[in-house]
Amino acid sequence: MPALSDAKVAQALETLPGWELEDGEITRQFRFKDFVEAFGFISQVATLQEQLNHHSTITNTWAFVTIQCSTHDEDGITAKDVELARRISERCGNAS
Ligand code: H2B
Repeated sequence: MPALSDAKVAQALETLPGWELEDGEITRQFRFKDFVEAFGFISQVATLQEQLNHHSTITNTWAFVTIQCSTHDEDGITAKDVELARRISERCGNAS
């Protein structure tokens, strides 16, 4: 699966509210009520990523979770990252 062009990435980001391009990755920060809710979200994302066999970089500080998606095998952003971001957004429930 080839890396997407900058134009295709920009187009995809228009369909992904809250996500932005940062350092060659599509990134979004989620804020939850507290640490427990944030970690519950992380474990859901972990299960999803295993199902898709596609793994983002997940950073957590207290109630904040930052997700960074790119495809290491292609050294860029692919449709797999867009799909993962979309599916993660579906699961973020009442995150801001
Ligand atoms: N996740 C991401 N983000 N990029 C990859 O290139 C990738 C992955 N490759 N998850 C997968 C696993 C690959 O290593 C396995 C062998 O399919």
